[in-house]
Amino acid sequence: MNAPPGNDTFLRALRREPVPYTPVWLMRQAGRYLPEYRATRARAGSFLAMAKTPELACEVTLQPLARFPLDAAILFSDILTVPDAMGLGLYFAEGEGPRFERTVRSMADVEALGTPDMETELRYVMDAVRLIRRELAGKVPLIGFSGSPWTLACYMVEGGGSENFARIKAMALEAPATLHALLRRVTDAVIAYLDAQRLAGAQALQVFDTWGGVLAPHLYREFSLPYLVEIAQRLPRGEGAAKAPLILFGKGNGPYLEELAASGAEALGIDWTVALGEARRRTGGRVALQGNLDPATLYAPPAVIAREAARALDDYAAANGGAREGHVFNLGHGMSPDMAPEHVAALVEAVHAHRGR
Ligand code: 1CP
Repeated sequence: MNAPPGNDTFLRALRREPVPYTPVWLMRQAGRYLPEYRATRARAGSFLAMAKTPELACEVTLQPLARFPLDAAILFSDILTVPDAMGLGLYFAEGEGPRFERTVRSMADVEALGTPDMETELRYVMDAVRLIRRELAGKVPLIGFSGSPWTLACYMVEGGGSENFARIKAMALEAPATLHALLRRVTDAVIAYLDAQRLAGAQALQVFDTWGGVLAPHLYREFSLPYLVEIAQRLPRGEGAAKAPLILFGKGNGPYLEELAASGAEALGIDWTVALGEARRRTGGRVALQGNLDPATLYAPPAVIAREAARALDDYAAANGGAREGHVFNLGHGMSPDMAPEHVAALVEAVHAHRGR
């Protein structure tokens, strides 16, 4: 049996090579807005059971690809698997989101953290990556991911989601050595985690710095940026055609695009508060760019979605000498459970059909 011809537009765009159309995938493309996701989750009993069972993680990873001609798959998992494997005990309180049984508030708490083994504690993630690659059979590339050190530390210190990040910001100001010790441990775990995902078959790697933007600039430059740069410098990517590009996504990373472009990462993911054309000009073609439609655009009717997608695509191309290469279309952040699958179909179709002015 011949393998079906693979769609590598996503990897080509990340390498800033010519592409016939701008590839598109969407953050949280597998999720509660899909009825088939809700059915699998109900069958699994919980989000964690689903994420920790490779067959179910594979099933939900593939669900959005069966509906829409997306150009990449993203591993179905969560960023909080790493702190869980370091010993914090992840659980989901009904209707409350993720929580940890134990938090990190002191140097002794940092020292008590475990060093997770990628083929024991986190084997379920690597097994999911291997299974998804097999099931995808080269149809589209698979993205692996991790939270950024700062973003993971937010959850580890706060014990769950937070409105104001009071505890970790107090630690940054009053006990910076403790926070740096935590970030040191987490950075090492993140690098090992991403490397293991690549070796298991992930073809691109994305770091989610979801909460970097809550920091004042001097604190971002002390507690988030240097660890992102360290990942970009130290993480092995492989060689030649097998090279897995690194995408640094950051919500609110607009002020730091020049510094992030100099990190050594192959691509930056940006939110919708910076125009793509401006981002392209400021990064000077040193990196590929991924983004950046406001997810709320998906609440608008299909014709408006198409207009806004065209605006973003044209804005990038105008700043890129008229060429679409070096751009991966995405939202500026993740999808929400109340979005309509038909509107996702309209967005993907609009991006693929776009041929520029
Ligand atoms: O009820 C459910 O089904 C659980 C909701 C859910 C989902 C669908 C959670 C809990 N995690 C996920 C999957 C997930 N998480 C993916 C899947 C791949 C994809 O399709 O994109 C990814 C990449 C993540 C990463 C993640 N988890 C981030 C970074 C990305 C982002 O959105 O900024 C963050 C911050 C988390 C933490 C998390 N996990 C889940 C929730 C509800 C949260 C947010 C908690 C909070 O801060 O309030």
